[in-house]
Amino acid sequence: MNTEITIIRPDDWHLHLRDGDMLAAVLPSTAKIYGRAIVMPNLIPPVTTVKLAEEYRKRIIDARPEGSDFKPLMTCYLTDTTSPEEIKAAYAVKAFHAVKLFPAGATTNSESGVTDIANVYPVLETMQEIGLPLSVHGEVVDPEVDIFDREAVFINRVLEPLRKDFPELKIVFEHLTSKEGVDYVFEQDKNMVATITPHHLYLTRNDLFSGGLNPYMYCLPIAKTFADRKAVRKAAVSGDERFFLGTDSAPHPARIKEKSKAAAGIFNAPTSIGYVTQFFEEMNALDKLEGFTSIYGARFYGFSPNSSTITLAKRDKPVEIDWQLKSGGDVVKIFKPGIPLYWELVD
Ligand code: OTD
Ligand code: ZN
Ligand code: ZN
Repeated sequence: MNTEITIIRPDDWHLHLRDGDMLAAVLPSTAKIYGRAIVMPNLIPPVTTVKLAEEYRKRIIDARPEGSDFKPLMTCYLTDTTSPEEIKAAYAVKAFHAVKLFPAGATTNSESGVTDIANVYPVLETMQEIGLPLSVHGEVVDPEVDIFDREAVFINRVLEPLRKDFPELKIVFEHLTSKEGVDYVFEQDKNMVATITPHHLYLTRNDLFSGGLNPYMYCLPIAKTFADRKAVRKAAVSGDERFFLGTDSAPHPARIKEKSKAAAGIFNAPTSIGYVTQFFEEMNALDKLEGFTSIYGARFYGFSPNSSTITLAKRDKPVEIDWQLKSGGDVVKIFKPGIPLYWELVD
């Protein structure tokens, strides 16, 4: 028997859409499911100004499939030299919905990121004043820190001081992966929220090595232990408004994934809502799905939930799709954890 569920159309509060051929290839998958998305600014060159964000927004709008009214919500790539005046002016015209902090070197295309948080204190002061959220890649880049501890160490070294100095600053702790991260957010107030990705609901670090080294399970922050995954899973189904969906869908061509020094990033957009729904069902928490995917994030960013709905169906047999897309001359593989997918979008 097929089971169906209808929910308010979700939003994706953390997404990498890229540009050019890749944008054209991946955008339809997102636009089919999500009403809006917070679009990450880590292009080359990064989206650091209102002008660049507006141009990028137009390219996304132009790449939408016919009839789609998907809305990209632009973000600003924070650098050591971002000016508070630009941020203020941008906010006035709603050019940016968040400012993104990439510690320099922390993840893909983060080379222009912030080298010392002290450098951006004037900008943070302004953001606190106007209520513009800071979206954070929460990992230290210190090569002396074990890669599995980088999120936990970031809390002590960067987030705690930041929270003390800017208690009213709205912060999104992006793509939570650790028990320490989850515990920390639970201890904070409404100004501190977190996104959770579909892949971090499914993966542990074992998946990186299962059956041989697998670059398609490699993203940053890296998947962690069973205990960490358990904490992230609990947060997702908790019904606590501070935790909501951000897919962190981050496509790379297969030739960039299947090589030494493989790029970090998991492209999950096409199967994202199916796997998230399947996970909530497994946790007996389907009643909490809509809050996580379609309500809490909107509320935090100051929007009403979408006015349309989507319907998902659970199939008797695993969903069969072509687990890859074509982008220009490239192939982009879709996230496929070791578990068959039973849920798919039907309307
Ligand atoms: N993580 N890859 C990318 C971004 C994310 O940290 C992230 O938000 C990417 O390719 O842009 C990744 O592993
Ligand atoms: Zn990140
Ligand atoms: Zn990301």
